[in-house]
Amino acid sequence: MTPFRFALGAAVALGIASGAALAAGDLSRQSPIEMTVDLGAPGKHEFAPKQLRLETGKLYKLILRNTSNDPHYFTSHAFSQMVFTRKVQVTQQQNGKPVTLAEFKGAIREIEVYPGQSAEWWLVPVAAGRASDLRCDIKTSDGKTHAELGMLGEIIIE
Ligand SMILES: [Cu+2]
Repeated sequence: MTPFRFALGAAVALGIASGAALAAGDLSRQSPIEMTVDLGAPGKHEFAPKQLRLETGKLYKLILRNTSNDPHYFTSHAFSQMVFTRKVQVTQQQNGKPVTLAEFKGAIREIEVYPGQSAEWWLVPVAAGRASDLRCDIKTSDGKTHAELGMLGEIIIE
């Protein structure tokens, strides 16, 4: 029985070792890839860039920056189903330095950013695909949504 037991022990040890080599660990703790999206600009209702490309398994710090005079949404239900959210941070410039005002954790579906402010969405894409439903549905005074005025976009996860 001794040789058999030895063989079994070796197989178990090998299995544990190869398992450890394959696991990538906590993907949400990588150093983030920064990506900035402008939500509108003075007199413009648009996302810039209009198309984002991300890769699964990488941590992104998606900075949603609103330099316009209107509030804007970053809404994509398809995208929200393809990512793991580590946190959303609200930051503010104080004496030329970014200061974190609040952090939110849990599943996020949409983010509204007010004029002159920004939010950081820290996320890891977990599924590949194309989210073509990025939009801002805030209405202007004449009843049209920003999406109808061209505030639409697409996120591709490869
Ligand atoms: Cu908008």
